[in-house]
Amino acid sequence: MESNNKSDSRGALIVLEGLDRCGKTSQCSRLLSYLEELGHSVESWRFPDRNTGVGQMISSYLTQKSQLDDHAIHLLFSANRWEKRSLMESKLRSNTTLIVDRYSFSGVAFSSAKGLDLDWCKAPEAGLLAPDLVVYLDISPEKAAERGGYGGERYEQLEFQKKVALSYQMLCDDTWKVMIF
Ligand code: 2DT
Ligand code: MG
Repeated sequence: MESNNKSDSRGALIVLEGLDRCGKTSQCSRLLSYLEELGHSVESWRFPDRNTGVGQMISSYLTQKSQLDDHAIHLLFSANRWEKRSLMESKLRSNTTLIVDRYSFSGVAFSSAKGLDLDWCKAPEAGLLAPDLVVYLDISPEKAAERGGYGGERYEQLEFQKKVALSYQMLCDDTWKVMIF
């Protein structure tokens, strides 16, 4: 985000990333309660946001009810972030901190794990709000799979998750906070 030179009154954009079944959802809710207890105004968000029209197309793809070209679904995931951008910006400006379960990095990691070109994957993300903090929940794909609870959605397969883990490794830089599980 342009305004990373924060004024006191701006909320923080905190993104949690990781493989399926890495524990993101519970860490997001722990962080939410913690920040709420400290008196911050904070909301929990997630991508994909399956409630919009675009989100419903994504959900139908993930639940295997529809087939889409890999590039097309990649762009839908990105469009799903773009359609929330202005709301996100106004929340942050009004001093609400957003804890976001998956963001652009999921978009790039999952699509490049399918073999799509990395730079092509990154391109539609340019101009979205930049997170203030990215937390990566680092769990081995085997351990995540052993935790159980893959729900039969597309991508929830050990062999594919191994490729996603490698993509995340490529994206991870030293601004990310890595939590090892
Ligand atoms: P959840 O399991 O968190 O509902 O995600 N995904 C997600 C992508 O491929 N691209 C994206 O841009 C995003 C945000 C990760 C459903 C799956 O969607 C994948 C898992
Ligand atoms: Mg999932």
